[in-house]
Amino acid sequence: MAGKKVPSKQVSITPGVGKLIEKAEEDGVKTAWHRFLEQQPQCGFGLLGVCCKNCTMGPCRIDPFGVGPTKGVCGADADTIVARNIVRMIAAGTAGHSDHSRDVVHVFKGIAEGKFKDYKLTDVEKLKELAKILGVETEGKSENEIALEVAHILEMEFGKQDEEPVRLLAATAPKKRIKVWEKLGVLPRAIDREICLSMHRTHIGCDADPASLLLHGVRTALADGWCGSMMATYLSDILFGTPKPIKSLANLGVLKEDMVNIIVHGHNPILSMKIAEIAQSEEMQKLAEQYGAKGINVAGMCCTGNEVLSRMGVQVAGNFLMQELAIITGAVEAVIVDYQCLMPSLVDVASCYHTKIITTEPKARIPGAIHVEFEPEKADEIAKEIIKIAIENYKNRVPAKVYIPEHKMELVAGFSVEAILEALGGTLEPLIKALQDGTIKGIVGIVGCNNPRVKQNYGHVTLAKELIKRDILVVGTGCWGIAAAMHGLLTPEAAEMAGPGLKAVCEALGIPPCLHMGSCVDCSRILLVLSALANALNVDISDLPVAGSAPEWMSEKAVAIGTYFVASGVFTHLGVIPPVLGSQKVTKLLTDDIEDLLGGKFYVETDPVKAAETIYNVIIEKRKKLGWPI
Ligand code: XCC
Ligand code: SF4
Repeated sequence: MAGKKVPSKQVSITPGVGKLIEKAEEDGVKTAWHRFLEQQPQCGFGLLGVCCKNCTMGPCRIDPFGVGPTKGVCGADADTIVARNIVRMIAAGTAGHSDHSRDVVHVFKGIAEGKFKDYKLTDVEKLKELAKILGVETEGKSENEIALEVAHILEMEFGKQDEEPVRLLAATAPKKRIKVWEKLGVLPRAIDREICLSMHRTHIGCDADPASLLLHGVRTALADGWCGSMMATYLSDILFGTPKPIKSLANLGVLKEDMVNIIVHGHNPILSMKIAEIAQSEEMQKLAEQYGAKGINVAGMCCTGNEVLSRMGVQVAGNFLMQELAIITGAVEAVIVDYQCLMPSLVDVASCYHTKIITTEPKARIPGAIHVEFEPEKADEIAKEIIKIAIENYKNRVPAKVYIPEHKMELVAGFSVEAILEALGGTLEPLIKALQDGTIKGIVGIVGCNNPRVKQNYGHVTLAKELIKRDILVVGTGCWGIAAAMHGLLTPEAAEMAGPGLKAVCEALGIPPCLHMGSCVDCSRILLVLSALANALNVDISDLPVAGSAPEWMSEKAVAIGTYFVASGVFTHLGVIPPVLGSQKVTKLLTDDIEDLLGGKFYVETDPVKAAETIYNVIIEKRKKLGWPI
């Protein structure tokens, strides 16, 4: 193969990954790691955040050393440019989560109207709970009537024009926190409005004040976490069931040599749940047998993988950087995608094997893929059509090209807030007691992606191990959840790696020391836990011995998540340096000054061992302030 070789043993800690990178090179295929090498050296202006192309007088670049230009053509300086770029990242991330949410609202409403017969409202209790939160009267109303009223309110969360805060946030965030946001003028009014305003403010000739820009970034991110993402979580639970602890397996070894392997990849459960469900049907299994396979094996990738894992126990093939590797096994008949975190390269990689890439969403098409548009009114029919493409493709598999690493790891996922409460015996009391007496020192939420800048999953796994060792309970979502799974941290036995306090709690409850709470939108579950803890203790979230971390983040969605964590009062670690260093002012605002305003701040450290130590110390400080033993 032309091009550089990847040091396969050094770029990941996950078993099987190195072997498949080597196979890729033998097969003449490039992966993200190869393209990352080809991109070196990457643009220094971009890395520092001082490149602006918001108008065609530019692109303008600020010289970070102060020798060259200090202002763009319009006069914008590094502070303005860096702040504007970050706000645009937050807006894009919020748009991603919240537009996913809009799609779920659409299906939810369609079910209530009787239009989408292939779906149903599974968790009616949760529907009633949501109705109550939103102030919808449920007495004497049918499920569908309640759902319809709820849907109307949720639709308005995107586009209402009044100045009132979004209702989900107002109903679920701690009162003390809401006061903080009110004082700062950052209570989000409507999701689409704050995203729109982010774009407007960052247009040439608008907001040039970095502090004012970043505060609007905060407002936008809050609309994501406490509203857009939270809506996706609530409604997905109502549609498909609230996750309960469930056993499964993770890593590429879940692919089966003698079965039709289908990967579901992306984020929205509306499609992936259908694929997983219909693939189990007798009709589809029989058809697979007719084509010489022992059956159909659906495996998940990234967050839609987390959605089907949490609710059906569907096995997970890997996290973000493993999407190409799954195809390189030569054993995947189809990768079915919805949106977000899909590498366009999937099509290039697939062209070297027999794998079909099937896109399903008008908003995420990939040239060279087969496009089968998904429509909720014909969900079952379309799911069948897609699965058939995979089955018929089984005969094209080339046995000589197949290599499935044997590695797979047991896991327990499905720790929704409800499931955590149930494990605790119905109330938060035992957890609060354990925190107060110091059996558990604190809680850290770890989230986010993979990034070839970081040895794959090293950041995720090392940080989690270092924290549980210090009696800190780890919860998390997204690609972290899959990393933790593949490295055995989601088993009750992993309690062995925890400090004595956390270990005893895990053993008493039969839970892992790291709790998988779902997909990236399910970071809203973490917010709800924080809110419940703050309310129970009559403190603000910023007083709690908790922290957040995104050790290997890469996406704009992760910037939105990090920002709403900070805005919610959480000390938030980033393991990948964000593009802000070109402005000392913005860097200081985000990693220092913002704490006085919001009680949380960003902390950047690329070494997860050092990060764990700092996070631990922050938690100890919070405990001291609460007067809790350390
Ligand atoms: Fe994507 Fe959600 Fe990141 Fe994974 S963790 S790479 S955003 S799939 Ni959210
Ligand atoms: Fe240059 Fe200003 Fe235009 Fe940005 S907005 S490209 S800094 S002129």
